[in-house]
Amino acid sequence: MLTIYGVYRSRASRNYWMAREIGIAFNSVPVIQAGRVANPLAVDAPINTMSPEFLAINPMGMIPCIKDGDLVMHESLAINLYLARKYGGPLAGKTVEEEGMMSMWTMWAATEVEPYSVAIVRIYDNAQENSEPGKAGIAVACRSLKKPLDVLEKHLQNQDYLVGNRFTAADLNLAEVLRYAQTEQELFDARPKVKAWIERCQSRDGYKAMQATRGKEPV
Ligand SMILES: N[C@@H](CCC(=O)N[C@@H](CS)C(=O)NCC(=O)O)C(=O)O
Repeated sequence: MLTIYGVYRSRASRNYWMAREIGIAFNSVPVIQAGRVANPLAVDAPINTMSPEFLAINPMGMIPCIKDGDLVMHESLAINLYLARKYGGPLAGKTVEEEGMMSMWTMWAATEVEPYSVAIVRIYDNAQENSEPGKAGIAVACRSLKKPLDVLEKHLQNQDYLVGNRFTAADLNLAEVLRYAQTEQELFDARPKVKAWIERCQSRDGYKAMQATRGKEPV
């Protein structure tokens, strides 16, 4: 059975959402970020990203990580491409060309969008959004997101999804990366196609199920 190591309040949310989309049974092993534990190496500390037993599974010391049979994998977005290909039917590419485009949008999400969306969410996580440095950091990140979001807006002019005119792992991956920037509503209000697309992705039962569990986790 598929095992997901992580917590819902982390990038593991991407894989929990994917598992719900696919509808497969999975084990969830709660591994929390070390930075959220007072003394991560204490004997009574909850299993966390610095715990030796977790480092034996992912030496990068990061969540998420999965185990599926003998396969152990880290990197949330790559995990989703794998899960889609193995179990996801139409969530994966139907042709080599579609797979290529799904990889393209996923790599694009990781390299051209995530650095800036994560910069925004970190400012909020540290309750700095109203401080001058926080506001400046958000402004810089929003400026950096302008070009990628304009490209996405154009791509979505005549289609509802990124690839193959259906919801795929590429949409899920990008929607989760962009979620971190959703506090900045003006980015979306200025781009109606992007706004409608992310709302479409987040109206799915799999997303709602993931968020319902995430909402019950301690902040
Ligand atoms: N590129 C990795 C990044 C994983 C990552 O940064 N995970 C964070 C949580 S969202 C983490 O485990 N941080 C380690 C820590 O805080 O101790 C992925 O997408 O899976």
